[in-house]
Amino acid sequence: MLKQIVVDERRIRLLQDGANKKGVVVYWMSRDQRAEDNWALLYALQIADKRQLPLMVVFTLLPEFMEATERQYSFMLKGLAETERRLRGYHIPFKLLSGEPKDVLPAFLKESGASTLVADFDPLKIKRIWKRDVAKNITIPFYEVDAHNVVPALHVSDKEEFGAYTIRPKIHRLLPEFLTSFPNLSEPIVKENMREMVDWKAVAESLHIDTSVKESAQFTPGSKAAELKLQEFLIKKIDKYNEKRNDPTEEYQSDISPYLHFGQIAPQRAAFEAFTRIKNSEAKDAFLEELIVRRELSDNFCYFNTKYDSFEGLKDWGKKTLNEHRNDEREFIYSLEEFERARTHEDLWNAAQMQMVKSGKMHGYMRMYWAKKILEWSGSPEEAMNIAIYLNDKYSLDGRDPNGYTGIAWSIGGIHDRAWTERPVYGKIRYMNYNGCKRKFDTELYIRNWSQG
Ligand code: FAD
Ligand code: FO1
Repeated sequence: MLKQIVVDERRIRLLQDGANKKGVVVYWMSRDQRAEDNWALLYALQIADKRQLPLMVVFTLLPEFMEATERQYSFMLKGLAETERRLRGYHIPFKLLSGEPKDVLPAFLKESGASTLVADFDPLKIKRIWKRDVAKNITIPFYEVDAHNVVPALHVSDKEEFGAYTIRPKIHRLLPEFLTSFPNLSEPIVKENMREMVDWKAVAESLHIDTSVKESAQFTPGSKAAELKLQEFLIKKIDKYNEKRNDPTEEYQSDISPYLHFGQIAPQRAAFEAFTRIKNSEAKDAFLEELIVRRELSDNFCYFNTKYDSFEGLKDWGKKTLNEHRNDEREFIYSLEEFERARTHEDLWNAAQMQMVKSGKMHGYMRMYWAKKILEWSGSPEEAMNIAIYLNDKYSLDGRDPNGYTGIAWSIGGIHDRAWTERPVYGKIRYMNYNGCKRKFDTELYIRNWSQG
């Protein structure tokens, strides 16, 4: 008898109930674009096997999504093609639907006689609107499964947390129950007819996207590449992670964020491997603090604060202090164009911008400095947030992510941070500058690595 899969109930939310009938169980894959280690897929399989029904996976592809460019789409589509192949190995069909979910998914569910819809959790507004609009046009049970967080976001807290210090104990208390390995994916008991493979070349041609931002040479897409990146980090880098992760001239970050963003590897897989394999507890704890506490704090922020991408979403103290300094003299003011082309007076900032433009991923330490300088050199905090979000989403492989909106709100508006010594323009928002970077790492080397040319 197959090992009975039981996905923890605390990951599952019934978004809308519906009539119980026979028919294929559909997993609507979106955030977690992988076959293995995927709690949403495992739950859909659990239902299918329990009710002796077939199973299939559907992905709704938008021809344009939040200004994503060729860089992000090619990374995503190549990853999806690999996922399709992996699913085929388990006799699980993969169906790609092009268009807005509300336009294409209810009709597809109807024509395929689906009995159940399972989606993965995503705190972003656009995803919540998708689910709301789809729910209005279906009558079958509709579940949502948190396949992205180690501790399910809606179980760990029911409100917007103040900061890492408030969510950390809530997460740590639950880790023993949730930081586990995964059941293996298996073939559904009832087999659905396999479909012809997706014509990915035709799909790529159907997109209406900005092709001026080319795919990154630094990052090979897909779950296989993600697993290799994780192994490389755990074997060669994690021991120096705590000591060197803030040095952008060194390569001691894991570089897994593009893969986590597209769900090509499970955050829980990375956390479980680190937790069980790494002896150096200082390095392990530092990595898990970022991978679990910081990342899951971002999901909490974006879910419970729907203004996560605007000045309005900041805390009162942040808005107050930035308002009090709104009319301070700005020694330098740059346009979006000048920022985008890395044409500021600071070669260090320009190098950080060029690293993001060229490689698709700016070093984590530089992201803080990069965003804070946009606050300092923009006409207003609102403009600064818009510019930071626009550039980060346009050029970063891991953009359009809860971590990004939260990282920008932290840098520019002090979200999850405390008040610091008051100064012009920043008010009490934490300040960072060139000299601070000079004290931390070899800025000349970083500039040589990434400046123009
Ligand atoms: P590692 O240091 O190896 O960390 C491993 C994982 O832990 C990351 O992939 C990420 O999931 C998580 N993590 C690490 N640091 C943070 C953090 N500060 N907040 C939340 N999670 C974290 N991250 C994105 O995924 N997408 C973004 O668009 C993004 N934009 C940012 C913008 C600004 C202004 C700032 C300050 C931070 C931003 N971050 C973003 C958070 C962080 O910088 C990146 O997650 C990290 O640098 C990704 O590289 P890595 O996977 O090599 O990181
Ligand atoms: N998710 C989808 O379900 N369909 C898409 O067509 C799609 C395109 C896309 C392009 C760039 C990008 O960065 C993300 C994209 N996503 C898409 C969302 C992705 O699945 C992630 O879930 C969220 O962006 C992160 O929460």
